[in-house]
Amino acid sequence: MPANLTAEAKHKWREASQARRPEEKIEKLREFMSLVPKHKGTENLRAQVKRKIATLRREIAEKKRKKAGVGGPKFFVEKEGDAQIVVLGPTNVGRSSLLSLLTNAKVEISNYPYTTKELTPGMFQHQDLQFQIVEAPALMEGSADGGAWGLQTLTAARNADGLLLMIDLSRDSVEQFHLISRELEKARILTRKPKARVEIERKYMGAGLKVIVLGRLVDCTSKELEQLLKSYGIHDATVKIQGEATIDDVEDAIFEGTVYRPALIIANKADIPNITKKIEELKGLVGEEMKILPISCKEKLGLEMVGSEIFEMLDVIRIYTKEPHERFPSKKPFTVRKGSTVLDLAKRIHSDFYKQFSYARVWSRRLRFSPQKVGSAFILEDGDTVEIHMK
Ligand SMILES: Nc1nc2c(ncn2[C@@H]2O[C@H](COP(=O)(O)OP(=O)(O)OP(=O)(O)O)[C@@H](O)[C@H]2O)c(=O)[nH]1
Ligand SMILES: [Mg+2]
Repeated sequence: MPANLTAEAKHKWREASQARRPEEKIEKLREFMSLVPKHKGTENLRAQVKRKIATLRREIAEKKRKKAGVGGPKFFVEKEGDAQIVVLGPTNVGRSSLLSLLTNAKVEISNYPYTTKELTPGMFQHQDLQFQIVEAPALMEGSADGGAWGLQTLTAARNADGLLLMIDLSRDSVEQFHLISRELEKARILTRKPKARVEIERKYMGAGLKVIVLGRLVDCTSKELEQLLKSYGIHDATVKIQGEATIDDVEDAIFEGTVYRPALIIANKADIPNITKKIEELKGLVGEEMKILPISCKEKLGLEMVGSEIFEMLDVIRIYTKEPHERFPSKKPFTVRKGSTVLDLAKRIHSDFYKQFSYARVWSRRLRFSPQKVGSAFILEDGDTVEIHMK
């Protein structure tokens, strides 16, 4: 259902998105809210704006605390390594135990509930990749409404590259899974791949509007979509549509609403007896869409699988690059989305690099002979080595 906002409301939104200082942004968002009619079609939007205001408020509070020199809870963890993975779950499921086994982070493990009270990161080496694992304070009923550390935890989840949803097999697993799903859903974080992906990348003034439809627009034309964007004051941007997108999906992207984060279920405490039935129950619930990895932090079972499951979940591949005059490829791979082409890689290396692209040589296990000379559209696979030649 579209939001059908008035021109005045859209104008206010524009002002809000242009506002730099959080205080000013809050004020504009408040004014914007007063112009949003209350009906079913704006329900999500209103919830989102409220959350945005709440997050901004916390941000202000955090800044003040920092200025005063008092160490308060962290709201964001700066990304390090190849991917940031946030560990979510109800209290006492073993999030700290997992973090301490995978990384060298110093954490407190205890059978008291709610021991972890702030975002706690650690680095986890998986083959030649580094995953930053972040334990978030426990989820509970009402987290998405801002209860306890809810905002902190769910903001971290929103900013992550992937999620570990952790469950304690010694308790009711289905209930725990429902709790996590409910709170994520309320915070508009999807863990199932959406049908459509809309990316709006703002560009410098004068760049113009460029709509790239890789998938399909279901209920509107490109022209209508451009009109919608312009009505929100978006004149300079590249908009990429993947999958089957509706005009609502695009509006949602304008408001930075729903995000998709891949997730993996970690079923901990697999050392306790009679877990088969519980895992089956969980499987019945989540189906094929999410993997379930049973582990035991206590007995150190299944931990060797965590790295490769995270890698699989992220849907990325590793590409090694080689300079034409060098003998060996880089030790550190680039991680790019599965299905990426040589050109996508060139863009990743440098935003302007690809313009002078001439050809590439690729070494790959799947090629009958390596290296092979390939063009920009060549689709890469995990482990490939690429040497790019410029014009
Ligand atoms: N039996 C069993 N107990 C475990 C396992 N992993 C953790 N525990 C215990 O579960 C309790 C909670 O562990 P934590 O790692 O502190 O759990 P948490 O999810 O970080 O909890 P909070 O931060 O307090 O929300 C501790 O008493 C652990 O010793 C496991 O694999 N098996
Ligand atoms: Mg903990």
